[in-house]
Amino acid sequence: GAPLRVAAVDLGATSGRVMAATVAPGHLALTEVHRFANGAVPVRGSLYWDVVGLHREVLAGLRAVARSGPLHGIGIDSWAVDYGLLDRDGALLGNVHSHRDRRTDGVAAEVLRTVPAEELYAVTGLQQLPFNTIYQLVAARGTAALESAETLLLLPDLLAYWLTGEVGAERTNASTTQLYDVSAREWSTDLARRVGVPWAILPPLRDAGDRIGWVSPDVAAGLDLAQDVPVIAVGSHDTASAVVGVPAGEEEFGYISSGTWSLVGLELEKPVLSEAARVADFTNEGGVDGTVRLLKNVMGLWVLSECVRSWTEQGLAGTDLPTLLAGAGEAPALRTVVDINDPALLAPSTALDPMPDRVVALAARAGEPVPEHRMALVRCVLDSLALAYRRHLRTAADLAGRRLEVVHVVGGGSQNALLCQLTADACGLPVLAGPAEAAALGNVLVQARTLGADLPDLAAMRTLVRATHGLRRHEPRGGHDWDAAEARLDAAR
Ligand code: LFR
Repeated sequence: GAPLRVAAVDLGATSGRVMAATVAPGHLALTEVHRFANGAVPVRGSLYWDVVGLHREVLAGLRAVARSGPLHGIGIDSWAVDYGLLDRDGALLGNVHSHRDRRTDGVAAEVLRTVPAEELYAVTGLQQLPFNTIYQLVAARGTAALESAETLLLLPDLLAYWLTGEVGAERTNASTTQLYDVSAREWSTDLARRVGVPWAILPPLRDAGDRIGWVSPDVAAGLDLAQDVPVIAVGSHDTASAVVGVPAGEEEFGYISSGTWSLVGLELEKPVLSEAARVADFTNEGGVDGTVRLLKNVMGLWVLSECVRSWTEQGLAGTDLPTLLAGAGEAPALRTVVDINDPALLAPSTALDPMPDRVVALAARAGEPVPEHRMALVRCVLDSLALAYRRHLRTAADLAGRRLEVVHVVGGGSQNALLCQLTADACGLPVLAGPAEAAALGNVLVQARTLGADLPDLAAMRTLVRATHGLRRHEPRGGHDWDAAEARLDAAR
């Protein structure tokens, strides 16, 4: 048939993009038509997303896609967990909080006194991140906004609502709220009730691949759309779409979706809700086509990008990423390692509490040699990330009873050759790096299937990605003692 042409909106915490994609048998091509910076905005002690600004950028991107050719569908994915509230008129109530806002400090501990951790895990299968939606909502109890809320919409669903007027919650993202029953695949209204969250605001669930609705006439007019265009639910959690875009073949694979966060884990058919999985604090997020993403959040390139931002704001020279990475590549290996998932690294860098100082403080506290210059600090961050990847991939494989043969690194971080090489070295496994735009590709592929493309399952989608996108292979090198580095960190804990 004629090639399909769709728009993929993929929003990350530090940048968003709108891509135009064409899909035909044996063909999958992606063009970036619009890229824009994103970041949370501090306002009087709170941290918000500029969601109306994001909507404006989405419209600008869609207009550019529509102007350059036919448009058969639109799909939106973004980071998880964060939500907007609508009032009974369908208007947004207040600003949308970033999950890095401090309002959830101490909230999880409070909730766990009402719902024991074992019980919470048995229902939701989720790792304990302080910012899970459930904790954000508990923190918001008693606020005017929550009390007048009629509907909660996760971010991609909010943006889809602004395009179509339709409300709902796509399952892969709903699964990250910790208000979702991973076995029943429904909201856990019971959990919501017990923690005092108004369960009636949780909208009807939908699956990746469902048609959400049509671009409404006023929006279509603004976009100069010639015909009716459907908005299609994709794996609206960016990580779910990225996992669809992992170009895996026959080998048993682990993946690292490497962006602001690094999401490290496996794709499974069924959740692992064992006590061992709970204690290891692994999450069972919902994937496309009913799969499960058994994974762990690792602080990711956030730490590096916040260091770079901090150095740049101090007006230092030579703080561009290529210079820093080249220097880090020459710096001694595994000299300093830290626990890269320490909660101290979660909040944005500020002049009073800069990210580089926090990394140095962690090193000092662990009794590690303190990095003496920027290159050494960057190396410490990368070595520490690789060490975390190694630990979590091994644990995931143990929990699932698998033996990994290869690690796929996708997302923007797949372009960081040094980090990919260190990952191969640390894991003792080959790393296949790319594509950088896996999330957008996963978004496109699910839309294409709904629109009639012959992509019956994830395997077919991945075969198409592999056939159309080059990968870089990193073989593990010996010579550095990752076991000893891991033992040092464990001893410091
Ligand atoms: C990655 C991601 C992670 C999620 C975090 C917060 O972009 O979606 O999967 O844990 O952001 O939403």
